[in-house]
Amino acid sequence: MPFYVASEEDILKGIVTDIYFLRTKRILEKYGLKKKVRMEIHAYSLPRNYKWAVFAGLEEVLYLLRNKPVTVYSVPEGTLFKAKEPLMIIEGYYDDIAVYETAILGILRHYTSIATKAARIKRLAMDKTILFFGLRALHPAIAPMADRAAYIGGVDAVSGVASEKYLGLKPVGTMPHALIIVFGDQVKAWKAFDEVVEENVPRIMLVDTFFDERIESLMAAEALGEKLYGVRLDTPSSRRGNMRAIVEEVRWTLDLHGFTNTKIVVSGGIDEKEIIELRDLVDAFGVGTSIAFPKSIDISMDIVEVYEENSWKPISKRGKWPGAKQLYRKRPGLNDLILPLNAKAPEGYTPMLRKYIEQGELLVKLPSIDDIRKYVLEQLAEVEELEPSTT
Ligand code: PCP
Repeated sequence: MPFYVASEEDILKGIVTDIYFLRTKRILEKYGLKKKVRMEIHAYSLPRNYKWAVFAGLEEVLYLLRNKPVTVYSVPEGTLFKAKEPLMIIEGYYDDIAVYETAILGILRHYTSIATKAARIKRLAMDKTILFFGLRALHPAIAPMADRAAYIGGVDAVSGVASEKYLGLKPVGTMPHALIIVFGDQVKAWKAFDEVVEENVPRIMLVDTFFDERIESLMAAEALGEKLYGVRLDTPSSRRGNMRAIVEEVRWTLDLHGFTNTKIVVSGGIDEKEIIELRDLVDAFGVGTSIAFPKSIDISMDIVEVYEENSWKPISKRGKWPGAKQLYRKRPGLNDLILPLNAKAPEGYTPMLRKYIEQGELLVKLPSIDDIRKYVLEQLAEVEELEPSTT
């Protein structure tokens, strides 16, 4: 009765792959076809209404490819990119690369999809706080991965306790309904939280368990007084006739009683549309499923050059652009040019792909998770407001 998750060792050995790669390897070996190739990683299309995505998962791909006979070029982790732009180039003998394609794409696609959704949510909320509460939507084996992807994408904090151990992120959270139900009384539960939990944890009381949010918010404010930092409304969907009107009423009532500094946190079913509807009223959003189960960013990997007769020959399947490419960018914003890898750099543009691994050796000191997140937020500030997309 195990957890059905692949071990790190099996992933590193290339055992977690698709059968057709093993067969291809056997056939090529039998025919003595050992060819050096350049494989490009890109997303040829993005989900509807998406103008960009956030490239994430690079650190894990480098961990996978380190010490393997390959050379890797990549854009930095956290780079915003558009459809068709080259994100990575992996160079080496095809038979050394083939079995890793499944894992490379799986890592990049999963990370990038979560980071992109987190970034969209954060772009819409901007100066308002986004807390990622999505772990209950995922297998626990990947909890740190999901928290890392969401944090890179720009959420302000994650609730996962294990992420402190794996990522060095301090978990953030409030209280579950279960606490209040076990006490059988909101006020007793809130006071117990205040008594037991460390002083540096903001007192954010859940105010939708038994009574109306307006009534419970005021009860929390009266019970905790100045110590109350905020209230969280996780209003059940069956009661959400008009969530904006509920939040307005809570804000009005708190203000009326002098609790003008009390923050309002809203969680449960929050996606892009809800952020837009509530962002001027709400101080923080708890977001789970919409980030944990985002639209998929279709990252793929294709041979674009083959080394023959002492030079790289451009080649590709139909529908893809042959030749290894460089992505040039002029900031602010995504003013991008795609040019052949060895073309002359256009003036004022920065080449985005750089060499990370040379014949298995890691050449670059990787940035911290906070540096990657900061890089994403800088770019988000340079792109225009999104057209919201519903999941
Ligand atoms: C909130 C909500 C969802 C969590 C946050 C994320 O949890 O009910 O389960 O929401 P989302 O996935 O819809 O974005 P809590 O209020 O803490 O849930 P409970 O009290 O039931 O543990």
